Amino acid sequence: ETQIASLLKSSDLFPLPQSLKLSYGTAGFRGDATLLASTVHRVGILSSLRSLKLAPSTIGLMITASHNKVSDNGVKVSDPSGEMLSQEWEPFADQIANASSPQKLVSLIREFVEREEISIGDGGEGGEVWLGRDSRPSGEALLRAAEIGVSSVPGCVAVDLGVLTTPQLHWMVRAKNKGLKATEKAYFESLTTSFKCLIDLIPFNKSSGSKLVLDGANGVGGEKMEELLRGYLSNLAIEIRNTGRDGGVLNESVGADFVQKEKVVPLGFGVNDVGVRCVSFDGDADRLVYFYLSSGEKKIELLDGDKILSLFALFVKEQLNVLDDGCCRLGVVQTAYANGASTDYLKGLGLEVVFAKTGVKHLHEKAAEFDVGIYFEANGHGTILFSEDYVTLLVDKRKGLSEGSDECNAVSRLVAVSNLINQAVGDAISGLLLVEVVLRHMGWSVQKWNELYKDLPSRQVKVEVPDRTAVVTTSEETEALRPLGIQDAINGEIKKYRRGRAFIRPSGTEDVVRVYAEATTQEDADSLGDSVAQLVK
Ligand code: 16G
Ligand code: ZN
Repeated sequence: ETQIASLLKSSDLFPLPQSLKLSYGTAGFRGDATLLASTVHRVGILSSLRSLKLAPSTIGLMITASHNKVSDNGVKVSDPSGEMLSQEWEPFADQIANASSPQKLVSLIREFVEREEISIGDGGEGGEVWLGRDSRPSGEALLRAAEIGVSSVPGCVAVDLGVLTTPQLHWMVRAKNKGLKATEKAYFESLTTSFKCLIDLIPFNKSSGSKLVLDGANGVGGEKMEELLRGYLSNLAIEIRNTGRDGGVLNESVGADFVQKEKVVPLGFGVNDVGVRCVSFDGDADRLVYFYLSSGEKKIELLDGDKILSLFALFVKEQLNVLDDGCCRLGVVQTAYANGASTDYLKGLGLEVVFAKTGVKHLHEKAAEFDVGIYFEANGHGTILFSEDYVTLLVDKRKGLSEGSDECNAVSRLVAVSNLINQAVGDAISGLLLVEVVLRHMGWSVQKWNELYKDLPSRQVKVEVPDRTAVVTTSEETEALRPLGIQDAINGEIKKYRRGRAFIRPSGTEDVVRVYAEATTQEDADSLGDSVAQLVK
């Protein structure tokens, strides 16, 4: 009962604001930062319980609202492997976040603890939660709320890691639970070592030496990239803009989300950058997209998640071909939003392409079924997963190969990629480094990369509806099962266009139904999108 007392006492400090209704959704809880203290506090409690349940293991808690506006914030949990919180715990997260009083909260916790057989404060293993936050000004106070929540569970301690990118926190939690060095320095060193290894393995000195310009979204990503360049990779030519120090506002007309949605240059870029290779991170640096200006106008050529995926797939496939390794199952995972031209391209490479529901956790899960699984959302979220067995196999294989042979180099490249690219979640910093390596390896400019395939014109519309849950889709979101008959009507529209494709899905983050349409011309994509939107209204 003393346990309950400490929970009650700390919960009294963080009353639930009226009218707040939250759902853990695809990316944790998000909302206006001024309303979130109770939510973050409760997620602190949940993280402690998760740590006790999986003891001995460390759980991560990240305070961020990613690409959303600076006045918003949010919170999400990392499991010991660095993956997102297990979906089995999401209903509990929803319940406690919305519990109307401290008493109600404590009784929900008590019930849950009993059902899950979590032992609290009985002298057994303690719990540990690592906390990180992005650069939002509201982050510091929310982190304090999380700390109080964590330590109100007897036997649990909070460790404040300060300002980090989301993927850094996930990486560190994963490393910690594997018994590896889990500091930020270890993260930077790991990236640096594997990056340099890949550069050394480039067959000829095919330098793409031209500079890269990074749009840091006025967030934590630019800052961390500066640290990496300053302390570890000083001869990499990257110019960083929108660091947040020059008065720019987080995510405001900058960053990966803006660039990908609007298809125009972010603030701070213009005519002087025509032809230059550019890249944008989002607010917590778990997404990236590349772009370049082809004329003096604001409109850009976008190289989105699909194109990054294609570049990575090509490189990995090239190494596997050298190994003639038919037993490696290489697969790529996309969502229904992937441009049809990218899917055709990937299938043309002979790759197995599977589709997952929108949201990183769904893609991640499917990618993990392969020996090497590459996943990306068009919006720039993604990574490459290597199964542990496959990495072990590669390392063993290398022992029997003669140093410097093509096979040996291919194996070394694959192992280095598995160390460079974040195995926990998509990571803009490691994604950037891998793109840079592969471009140099191929001897390609950004323009040449862009020519892998040409995106089909597409159009996205959002439709406000009284109840978005009225739309129910198949698991891959490519077809609507409800409202009854709507898919037939959509198919009827699609048929009118050459290479027409369209789907609808309820948003996981907003109260809207989203429509996606593509066709061979922009006019057709627009018209298909509009007519499907009419069907939804
Ligand atoms: C979340 C997801 C993102 C997805 C987006 C879709 C994570 C970390 N983030 O931001 O991957 O693309 O939701 O939003 O999973 P929507 O459901 O509103 O279209
Ligand atoms: Zn993000």
